[in-house]
Order: sequence, then C-alpha cells, then structure tokens
Amino acid sequence: ARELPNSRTATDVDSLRRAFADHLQYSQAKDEHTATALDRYFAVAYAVRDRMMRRWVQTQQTYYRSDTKRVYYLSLEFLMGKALENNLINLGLRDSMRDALASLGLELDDLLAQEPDAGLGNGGLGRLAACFLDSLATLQYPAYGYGIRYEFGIFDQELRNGWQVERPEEWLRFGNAWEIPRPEYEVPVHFFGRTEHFVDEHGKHRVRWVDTRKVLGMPYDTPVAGYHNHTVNTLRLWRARASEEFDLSDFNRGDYIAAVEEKNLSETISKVLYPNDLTVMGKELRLQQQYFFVACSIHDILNRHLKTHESFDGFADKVAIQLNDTHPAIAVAELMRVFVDQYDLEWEKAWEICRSVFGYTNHTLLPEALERWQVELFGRVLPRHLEIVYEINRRFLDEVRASGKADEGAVARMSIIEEGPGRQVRMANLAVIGSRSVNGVAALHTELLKTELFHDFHALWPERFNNKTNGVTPRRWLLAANPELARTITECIGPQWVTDADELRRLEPLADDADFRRVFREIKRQNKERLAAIVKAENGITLDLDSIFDVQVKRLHEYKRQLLNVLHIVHQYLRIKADPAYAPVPRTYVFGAKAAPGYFMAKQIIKLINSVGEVVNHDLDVRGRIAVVFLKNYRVSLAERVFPAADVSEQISTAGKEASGTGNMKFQMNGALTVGTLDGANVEIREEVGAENFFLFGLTVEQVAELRRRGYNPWEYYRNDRDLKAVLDALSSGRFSPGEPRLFQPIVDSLLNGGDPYLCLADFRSYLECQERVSQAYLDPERWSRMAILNVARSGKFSSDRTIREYAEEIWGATPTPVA
Ligand code: DL6
Repeated sequence: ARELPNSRTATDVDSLRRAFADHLQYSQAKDEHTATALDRYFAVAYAVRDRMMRRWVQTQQTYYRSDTKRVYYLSLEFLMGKALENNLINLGLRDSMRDALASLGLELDDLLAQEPDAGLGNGGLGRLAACFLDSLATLQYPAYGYGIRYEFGIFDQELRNGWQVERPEEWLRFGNAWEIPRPEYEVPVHFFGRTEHFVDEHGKHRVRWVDTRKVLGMPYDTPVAGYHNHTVNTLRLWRARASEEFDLSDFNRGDYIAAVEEKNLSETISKVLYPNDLTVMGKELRLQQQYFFVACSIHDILNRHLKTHESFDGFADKVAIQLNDTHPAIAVAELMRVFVDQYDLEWEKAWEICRSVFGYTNHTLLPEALERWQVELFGRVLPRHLEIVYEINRRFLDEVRASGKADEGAVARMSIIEEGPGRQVRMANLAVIGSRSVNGVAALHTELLKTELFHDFHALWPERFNNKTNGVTPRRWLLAANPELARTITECIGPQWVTDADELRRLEPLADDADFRRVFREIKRQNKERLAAIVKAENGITLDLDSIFDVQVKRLHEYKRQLLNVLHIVHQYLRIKADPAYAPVPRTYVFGAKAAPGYFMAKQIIKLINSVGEVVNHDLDVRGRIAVVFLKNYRVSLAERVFPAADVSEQISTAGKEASGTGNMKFQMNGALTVGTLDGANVEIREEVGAENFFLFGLTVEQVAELRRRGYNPWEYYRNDRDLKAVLDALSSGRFSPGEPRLFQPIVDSLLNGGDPYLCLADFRSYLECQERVSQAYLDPERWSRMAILNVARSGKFSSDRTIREYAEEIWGATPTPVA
C-alpha cells in the first residue's frame, strides 16, 4: 500500500525545515544557540537520509521479488568524496532544502562545506568506482558495491617548505551520517592455518582448512540514490573486528594486555588505505585486506542467492561479479573454495559457474602495478587458496597444451605461477583465466592489452576481450560542480542531458551564437573567481582572472609527466628573463597532486613545482605574465572547484602509459581545452571534439616504440635543443633551489643519465610548439569559446551512464529493474 508522506518523507520546504529542527534537537541534542556548523550539517544529512530510507528498503524488496540478475562491483577503492549535495540533487531536494535553511537564516553551502570527503581511494580507479555507483543507481540496475571501510582513507597532504608531508585523515572522527552498521550480518574470515586432506563417508576426497585465525567482517551500508528515480542501491563496506575467541588463551593466562594487542592486530586489516597508486608493495597486510573483503563479499553474495534459490544451478544467471583490477582477483579462488569445500560441488561444475560469473577490468599496463605475490607469503596467509590456485593452473595448462594453440614459451607466460628463484602468483593471470570477460578502459588501452600484456591470452580466447571506455557522472561533475553552466545548458536545451548526455550535442549550434559565447565566458570567469578565492586563502596568491588557467591535477607519477609541464614553465620564465620585452599570453599554471609516500622522484617533483613557483611568483620581471600555483591536498571536493575553472587541461602522459584518464573527461565536460598526447581516452576525446578543437602534441605509441628500438638517447636532445639545455642547466645550477644547488640534480640525472624513461626530452619541443598554439588561440576569445562550447557539446560519450550501459549489456547481462 502506498504510504502518505510523513515527517520523515515529506519533501516540501516546511517539512524539511521541521525535519532539520527535529534532528538538531533529537539526533544532535542541540538548540539554535548551542548548535555548531557541524551539528547543522548532521541535522541536514539526517533529514536527507530519512528521505532515502523507504526507497532503499523498497529497492531491495523489488530486487528480491523480481529475482533479477544482480551486479556486484568488487573494489578495494571507492573514492566517493562528499555525499550530501549529490544526495540532495539526486533526490530532487536541493532547492527546497536551500529554501528551508534560508528561512532559518542558514546557507546550505556553509553546511555542505562541513562534510569531510570520503577519500577511500587513490585516484582514477577509485573515483571510477564511485561514478559507476551513481550511474548504476540512475540507470536502475540492481547493483551493489563491495569494499573496505578504511578508518583512514587517502592521507591529508600538507606542504612544508614545498615538500609533501602526509597526515592521517580522520574522516570518521565526528561520525558518518550516511552509513548504517549491520553487526547482525557479520561474517567470519579465516587466515593462516593449514589444510587437512581426508576421505569423507562417501569415499570422496575432501579438504579442511584448520587452525586458522579468525577475524570478523562487519558490514556498514551506505545508500546510493539514483537521479530522480526511486532506486537506492547499496555500497557495503567491511570493517575488520576481532572475533570473540581472539583473546581466550591470553585472557586465560591472565595476560590482558597481550589479548588486547591481539585484538588490535585483527582490526588493523581495515585501518588504512594503501596510498600507492600503481606500485605494488607485496605486503602481507595488503593481501589480508584483499582476501578479507573478498571473503566477506562472496559470503554475502552466496547467502543472498540461497535465500531465494535451492542450489547454485542458476547462479550465473542471477549473479555477475566485476573485479575492479586484480585487487579482488582472489575471489576466483575463494568462490571455488566455498563451492568445493563448503557446498561440496564437483570441481568441474564449480569452475563452470565461476568462469561465467566473473568479469575482470584491467586499469594499467605499467609492469610495477601488476600484482604478484610470493608463493611463500600467499601460502602462509591462504594455504587452501594456494592449493586451489595450483589446481586451477594445472588444469588450465593441461587444456592449453592439449589445444595445441600455444608453444611452451606462451604456456610459461600464461601460467598463474611465475617460476624462478622466488616463485610468484600472478594475479592478472588468475583474473583472466577465471573470468568470462576481460576489458580495458579505453580503446587504445584495450588494443595494447590484446597485443602486448595479454597477447598470449588474446590469441587463445579472443572472444573474452572487450573495451569499455571509462566515463564520469555528469551529475557530480557538471550539474553539481558547475551549477551556473548546468543551469544555462538546461535553459537552452532542457534538462534531459542530465541523464542522457548525448543531448549535449544540441549545444553545438550555440557555439556560433555570440550571446551564448558571452554567457559561457562569464560563467567560466565566475568559476575562475571561485577557484581564485581558494588560492588566495590557501596560498596567499592573487590570481589574474584574465590569464589562461592551465591546469594539471592528478596523482603525481613520472609517466603523467608533470615534469614536462614544469620544463615548459621554466622555459617561459627563462625566456622572459632573457628578453624583458617578451610578453607571452598571461598564464597561471595550476597543479594539484599527491605522491605515494615512498615515491622519491614524485616527491622531488612536487618540491620542484613549489620551488619554481617560489621563484616565479616573487620575480617582479615576470609578474602579470606567468604564475605557478600548487594546490595542496588535491581531493574530490577540491576537484569539483578546479575543473569548472580550467581553461586548459593538461593530459600529457607518454603515449601508451595512461590507460584511460577520467580527469580529461571532467575538464572537457566543463569546457576546458585539452593539451594532450594520443594516449588513453585522449584519443577518443579528440575523435569526438574534432582535431581542430584539441591541442595535440608528442610521439604516438608507435613512434615511442620505434624510438626505443633505434635507441633513445636523451643527451642528443639536450645537445641539439638550446632551449632545453638552458632549462636543464637552470635546474642543475640551483637557480630554483638557492642555498641547495644540487637539490634537483636527481631529477636532471633521471632525465639525462637515467635514460629519461618517460621521454620528456623527446616530446619537449613538440610540447612547446603546442603551447604556443594554445596561446595564440586564447588571444581570440570568440574562437576559444567556440572551441570550448564544442568540447562541452561533444562530451556525451564520456558519461559513465554510457559506460555502465555497455558493461550491463555486453558483460553482465543485467537489465534495469525500476522501483515503483
Ligand atoms: O580506469 C580508471 C583509471 C584510469 O583512468 C587511469 O588511466 C589509470 O591509471 C587508473 N589505474 C589505476 C591502476 N591501479 N591499479 N592497479 O589506478 O585507472
């Protein structure tokens, strides 16, 4: 029966005001005199959460009753950012809530600022998972995200004297308004121990995993509302808790302290997110994290299935599990273990189900990111899983040899076990062998997967490989982040674009409309003002709003080539110094980037950016021409201010290295023009916007390969290019590190003597020429805004709605299941 709206569901302004006041009193125990901004934030958040609850329950009922195929997205990272504004938007409550608060003399924006970012991810991979959740709910797919509820997410970055310093980020310190703890669904997870093989009463060979250490996984559920529909999906994050018997022996011996220490040990599993983007550390705790959340999630998935099904016969018709990179790849072995050891399924049958359930997404070709575990470590932590991996591998290798499709070299490369002095388990091979689908995240990336990384597998099973170009949610990255542009777009073409981003194409004719271009420029300027206010407050620098806001925000990694950007800045600086009459089109170079704490070169580059900024920003000769800003603690909520304010988007990775990129899409959607190489999704962005609306430079993948084949010698570039030489000499001379002349020598050494692994020198000249074209184009505001508008109009392909629809139709076989 339909329920009437009540004080917890009604959405008119009066009811919202009352709901806010009620929560201030009954949830926060405060009145208008004692309430802090944080209390008010919580009161609003609870009022909004109330309005999701009924839909949440109904969504789960709908999935249960329709027995629809469910999609499970397993990811070690969900970089959600803040939730309140997006929930308000998706529920259609933003305006009424703003009015309700205004009637109490409160500003919604002030309260939004109180929410901490949920930074449970490093960068692209985690943020992609978050965009996917938004699209899954918006498109009404029956989906669940599964991950870890880290107590500490990605670190807070501080700058001391230009150096990155990491601080723990206590996002849960004041509580989390969105999560519901569910201790009643706790799951036991086992580690260590040994296996016992025995013959059961039916004469069947069986295995027991014994003498294990048990940890409990406690789920915390966060609702994920779709845009303007009734779907509320679930993100279920697991927290590690010590099991009740953890302490018995210590307690019995009267050793209270040892017992509590032991408890802490179990709970460290969900303590902290590993802050390494793209480099694997091979740490035992990391393997424990992976297995912990996988075991909890698989248990949950099977339980849910068995509530409405007698057996696992139709399992693959009801369940699709997507592995977000190899981090959850142990799920293949875990599902086999549970099927075979716990539910007594025959191996062949269990394998057939497994193989039809999993899909694996690869997010990188970089060798340092390919997960491998020492067999010794793997076998110690997960002895039963090692046996299962060996068995999967044995059968696979037999099959390959029997097929006659691979020689022994290929067999060795495809084996899950890498032989050699320290034998290793290759998680990517396990993921490929255990999945029915393997996908890359942009067309070029997928091609490289097929021809390079997974060449042998592709030769064996070409039908398993497919591409799913990444996307980003236009709700967060345009509607919420750029409200003025969003409003203007809606005025011109109606609101459909929010859920059908291809509609943005209808803006194309407006690129030729001078009035629209003027409005577009005004909005960009307002957005630049908003960012400038942040920079003024944080960095104490006043930005020139007329200058080009040239932005590179992303994790710091050598392959992303922030260094190439710096070389260009130094070149501009030296040029102005050498020729005081040289007046380039004014530019503000904006950076934001976190470096993995142990990544020496990345931290050096952060220091270099800040040191160059110190010199440039304080030199009167260059004032008004160039400025350099490093935004500290780059994160989702800051990104929401940065993309709308950018004129130029720097996507300058060495061709073949960036799997896709998603920042590139957010910039495009907000009308920034890309300076980019033919790498990752840049290739497709350029195809969409047209070559004339994209600033291309640099070597292609083929040219990179050819250059390396011929033998790349960075010294040749140094000797033959006077500008380049001047730049590197300036770095070596200590010009940007007064008092410490050798400070940046490691950077110069890596370029000249270290072989310049990412070809900064090879692409330097082409980059400079490209930047010159950018400046020329900016001199003509009408032309520039035309190009920028066309970028927005042609960004539809890069909505994560398109991506998710492709996953659902081509990999998962899932269908939208609307909630009445
Ligand atoms: O697919 C999301 C994102 C891509 O856009 C980036 O190009 C890629 O670098 C990133 N990959 C990772 C790799 N993590 N691991 N393993 O974050 O994925």
